[in-house]
Amino acid sequence: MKPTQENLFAALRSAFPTQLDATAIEAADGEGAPRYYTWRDLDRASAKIANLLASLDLPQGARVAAQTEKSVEALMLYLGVLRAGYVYLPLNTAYQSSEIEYFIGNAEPSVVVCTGRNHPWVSKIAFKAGTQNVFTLNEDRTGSLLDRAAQHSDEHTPAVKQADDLASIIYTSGTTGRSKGAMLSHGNLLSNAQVLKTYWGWRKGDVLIHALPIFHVHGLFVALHGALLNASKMLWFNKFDPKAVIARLPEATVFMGVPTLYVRMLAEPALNRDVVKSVRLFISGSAPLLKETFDEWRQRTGHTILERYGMSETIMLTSNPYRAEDGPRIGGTVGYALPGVGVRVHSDEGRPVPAGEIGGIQVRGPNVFKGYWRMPEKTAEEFTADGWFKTGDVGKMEADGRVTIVGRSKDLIISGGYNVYPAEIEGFINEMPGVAESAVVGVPHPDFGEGVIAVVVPKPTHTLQADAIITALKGKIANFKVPKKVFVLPDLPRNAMGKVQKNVLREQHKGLFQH
Ligand code: MLC
Ligand code: AMP
Repeated sequence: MKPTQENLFAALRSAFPTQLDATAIEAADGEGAPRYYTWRDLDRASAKIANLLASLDLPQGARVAAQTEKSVEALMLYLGVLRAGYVYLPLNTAYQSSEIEYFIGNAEPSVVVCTGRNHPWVSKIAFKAGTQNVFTLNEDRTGSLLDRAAQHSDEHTPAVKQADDLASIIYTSGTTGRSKGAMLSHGNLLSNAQVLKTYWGWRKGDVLIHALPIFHVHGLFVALHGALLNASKMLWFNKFDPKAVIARLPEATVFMGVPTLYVRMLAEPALNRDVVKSVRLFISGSAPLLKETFDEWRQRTGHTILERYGMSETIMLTSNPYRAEDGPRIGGTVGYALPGVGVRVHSDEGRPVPAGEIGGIQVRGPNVFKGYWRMPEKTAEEFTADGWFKTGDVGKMEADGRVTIVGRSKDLIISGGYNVYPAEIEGFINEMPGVAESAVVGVPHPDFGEGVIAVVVPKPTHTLQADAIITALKGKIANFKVPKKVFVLPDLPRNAMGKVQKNVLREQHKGLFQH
């Protein structure tokens, strides 16, 4: 029997409009006149990249890692990888060499695509790890990837993939140790995109403002797949600039952002009811949306933000209702389990907690990932005996199924929608000369939601400079992980068992960034 075609690209491609010459994407930021990409451009460019990859004779399941600045061409690379049937591994552009060395060493990609600027050090890491092919892709559409792809045909039949075949690996940090690669299949991604298409009422004529990075679930899957599966035009911003985005809101119908994007737009006097007249849906997620932001947005624009909840391992799992008849959108809650997704709240002992009481949020469904890349023990630890994935988020579910997240059992800080794992930062600080120990916590931050801070204890007879610690970290790890403030103190607060009391530190410093 001929295998069925369940390649995500094939599904996205079949949703393209019949008018392939219509504009699919308008690249709206940057210098000079806007650039327009038609659906045919997306089709042809992704075919060329898929043909280039196919010509490299890569093994089945080969990983293609990309650390490139956001651009429409980087999106074409993603589509080309799916189309060719390989596994896409996006990497945050802020990552520095020690971080990239880990990801490439762990994922062993056959192809790495990086910027020309980073090529000297990224290629060294990649070749050392056994990668055979390193291409460059720059923001200005130059680089060896497109040069090489240009030599290939612009026609390509998508590789046949089954629902369980891997489509992407998204690295998400572990609470202890290093990052884990969440393996997402074609079926995970497509089923979630289809559910969201219906649930959020995607319709003909929708225009999405795409202003999020494309190396995480929110910008890469939720926003992109939503627009592509609905044949919707995108107004594309490589970088988020609140003024520029507000200027284009009158042409948009859907906007997706992390809470920081809403906070920054609210700071702009140009945001008013007039500019949002054509928008039908503002969506927020990836981090808690403060009730003040939710209320202020409603007051300034007349729109009620729809907050949803997701994670790399599960893509989207709950959402506030889109349609009024399904209930109100309530600020501070993340709504209901999406159709086909199971969500439950259990105690640490593994028992269901009564409605309205707090416990660990667990999930199962076609959206739940296939496990952590080459980490079967870690994968097993994160699932219950009856097959539910433990999110590490703490929350409650009302009798009608509405979910509220109240905290996290995982030691994780979410800053401006990026995850920061204290253990990783503490590890880097503790290696510095003269440091006895350290504790990293997140405290309320008006722009980023949570701001990373560190308390560092010097070894006896050593003196440490807070600024020097920040400078040293900036040379080693992604900037967003670097503490915004470091305190050098003689000791850390501990409980009777000797455990560091991070809650005490959070309480002591909770006003640090507040005006
Ligand atoms: C930048 N900086 C940050 C930061 N972003 N610091 C902490 N947290 C962040 N998120 C640093 C910069 O390096 C700089 O450091 C300083 O802060 C000021 O930078 P900026 O110019 O203000 O930052 P900007 O480039 O404008 O970026 C801010 C941002 C960006 C909010 C636009 O962080 C962003 O795009 N966030 C979205 C992340 C996202 O897409 N998450 C989805 C995850 S998916 P210095 O030292 O140079 O001054 C997921 C699942 C789900 O979670 O449910 O969706
Ligand atoms: P990531 O590992 O980057 O995919 O981050 C996923 C985590 O982001 C989740 O486990 C939650 O802790 C958090 N998150 C996502 N959406 C929301 C939301 N709407 N409210 C609160 N936390 C959220």
